[in-house]
Amino acid sequence: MAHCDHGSSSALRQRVGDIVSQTPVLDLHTHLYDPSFRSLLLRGIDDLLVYHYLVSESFRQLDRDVSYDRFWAASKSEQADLIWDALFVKHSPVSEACAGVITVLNALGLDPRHGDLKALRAWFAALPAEQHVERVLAAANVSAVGMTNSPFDDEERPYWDQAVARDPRFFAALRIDPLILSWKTAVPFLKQHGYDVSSDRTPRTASEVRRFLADWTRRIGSRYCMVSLPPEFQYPADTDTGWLLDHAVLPHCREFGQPFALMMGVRRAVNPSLRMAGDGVGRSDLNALRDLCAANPDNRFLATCLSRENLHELVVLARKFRNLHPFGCWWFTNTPQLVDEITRMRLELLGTSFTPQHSDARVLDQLIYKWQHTRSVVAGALGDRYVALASNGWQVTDEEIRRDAAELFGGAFDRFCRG
Ligand code: FIX
Ligand code: ZN
Repeated sequence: MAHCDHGSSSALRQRVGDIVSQTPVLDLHTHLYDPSFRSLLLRGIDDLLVYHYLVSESFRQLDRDVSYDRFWAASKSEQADLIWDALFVKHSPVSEACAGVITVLNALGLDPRHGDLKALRAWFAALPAEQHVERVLAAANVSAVGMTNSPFDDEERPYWDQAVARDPRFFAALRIDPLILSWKTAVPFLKQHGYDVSSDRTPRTASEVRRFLADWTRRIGSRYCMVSLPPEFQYPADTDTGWLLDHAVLPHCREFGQPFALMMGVRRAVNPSLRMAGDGVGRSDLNALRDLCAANPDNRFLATCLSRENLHELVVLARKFRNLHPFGCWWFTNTPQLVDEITRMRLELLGTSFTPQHSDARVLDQLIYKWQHTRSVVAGALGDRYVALASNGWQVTDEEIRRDAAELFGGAFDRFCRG
């Protein structure tokens, strides 16, 4: 039996680490915008600190006299001060979201120990948006950024009417939560925008919803259509959601040859006082996803689950349905320990036919930490698989490692999208 001794296995792990860090990433889902969307592109220290992950953590440590009302009445920089004091000064920033801020500052050459927030603010303020984007994409080694584009968003919509040069590294994804999840409020919105829909489930309404989806797909040049779903999601179902999927969304995706992305298991507004930080998690019924894949073989589905308990079932489903592509360790599962567990499980059951991670970044600078942390975990998991193969005589070449890393960091997604 061929043998991989300790020296050669650590050299192999080193090679994998180097190749994984050199492999550019296509980040398939973020909440970032290119600089032509001006203030919609969040960046810099204050936005990093008021990230909703940190808002919810800070309320566990803030003085009791900081009520929700007082916090939300404060300006962005006052909120950032409160969070900095609670999570970085009075306690050590050991959580993943806190550690992320430190990773970012360190990668940008900033030392938060020898400066105060004022100095950090001044540094970021001197950086024009375009230069900031270059710097971050280079530091994170990210080559393409998937945006989240909602026609229902009153702040975002007007930007699509402007004929401005867009950064082609940022690609669009059509986000349709209000259409699928609150049909009663979507109807007046669609009517107001010139689509002849009614709340009855008629063929005319279905074709008008398809016209809406087609118009927006073309206008923004989106690559896929996406929704986030509550744990109660069922399919098939005699509900507005079920009807819209069958008669508008899935036919639309088939017509345009695009995947439909499902982010499953978010329980919105568990604590509404926390606003965007108040969402939680619930276990989904993945029979709904099984039936979607089985009943619609000409559709392709990208899927991620927020509940750790759903993620094993998701991998098994992907083994059964070639029209299903698991992606990402979403939100509360984006911690190194869970990314490690989930990535190893996926590699062991799916090979490289999945996408281990998306960043879900809301603030430009977060690309640095989300990808730096992910890369080290993915390199470890992949390295261990190669070491196991080597111990049985299969020596992976650098070219093969490069191919596999490219698959995991966007290649498999790209191919899946193209069908
Ligand atoms: O639905 C989504 O796209 C989620 O990612 C967001 O709603 C969530 O707020 C988030 O930022 C998670 O990372
Ligand atoms: Zn998201």
